Amino acid sequence: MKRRTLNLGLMATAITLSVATQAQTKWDLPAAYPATNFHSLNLAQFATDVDKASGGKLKITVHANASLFKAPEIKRAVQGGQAQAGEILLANFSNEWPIYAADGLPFLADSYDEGMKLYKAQKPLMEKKLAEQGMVLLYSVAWPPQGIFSKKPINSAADLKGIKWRSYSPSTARIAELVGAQPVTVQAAEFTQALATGVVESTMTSGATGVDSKLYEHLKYYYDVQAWLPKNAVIANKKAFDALDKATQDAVMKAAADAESRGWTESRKVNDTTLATLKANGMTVTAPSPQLKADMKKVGDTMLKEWLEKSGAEGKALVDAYNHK
Ligand code: PCA
Repeated sequence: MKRRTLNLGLMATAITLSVATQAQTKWDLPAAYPATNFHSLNLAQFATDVDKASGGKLKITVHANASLFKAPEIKRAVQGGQAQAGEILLANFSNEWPIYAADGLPFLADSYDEGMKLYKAQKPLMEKKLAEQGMVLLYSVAWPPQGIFSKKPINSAADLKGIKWRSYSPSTARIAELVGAQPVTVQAAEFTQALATGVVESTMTSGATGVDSKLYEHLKYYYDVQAWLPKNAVIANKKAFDALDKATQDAVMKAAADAESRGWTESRKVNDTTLATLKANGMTVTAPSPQLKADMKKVGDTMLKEWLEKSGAEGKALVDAYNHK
């Protein structure tokens, strides 16, 4: 009798286990920034929220700091199903489709409010494009505004001539060309090393990446140009998403909406705290001189013109929609 009870107990456990394994889905989510970066922390929270809201049915593992795929490879990995989801920097994909990189244009949208307006205009176009490419947009969050980091003081664009300039996207490389600097593309995960070995001596990025990569150990000046707010986007493979049951899909989309609003709020805070950290570590953090700002605006005008030529009617429609939001 005792033995029989025990067997039944074991059987029940086995059944529960097999149901649980059958019903549990695992997703890998490659990301390109350090685990302590605010985007990565937000992703970790997103994964926890999805786990809870789906009753443990969907487990998402976030692979931060380009540990699974390098930044420019993440989109293709999600598209091809090597990863079920991923976080990408939209501005990295301007050659594929200019609309992705509209947020990388200097001074088109240069504050959080304008950045959100631009996102709202971009979103339906991006959702359509991603669907055509077999993907789903989960959420998107802006980086803090971009400024210039440099070893030497910069009073005008002329001071950037010949300087070794770290770029992270086609548009940041184009800026370098337009001011006569030497662009070297280095993704965030390799930035500290590139600085230490003297491969680069300046860049345009946020205070957030400045702190992540400890730029204050090598660079002295930060000019808070507030030129644009590039966005990260979290995307999923459409087949992987469609394979989830409806309740789990809803849990993902709800957690994504929460992550999006949390991320934008956090980005503003991180902008303030990281600029303070740069100062505390001995950097001179100032507004750009009127000349430098005017020079960078000119660069922005040229780039907008080039972008409008490249993006055609779609680009014009986006800018019009943005101006009317
Ligand atoms: N940090 C990322 C992209 C934009 C930003 O603020 C980087 O520098 O690679």
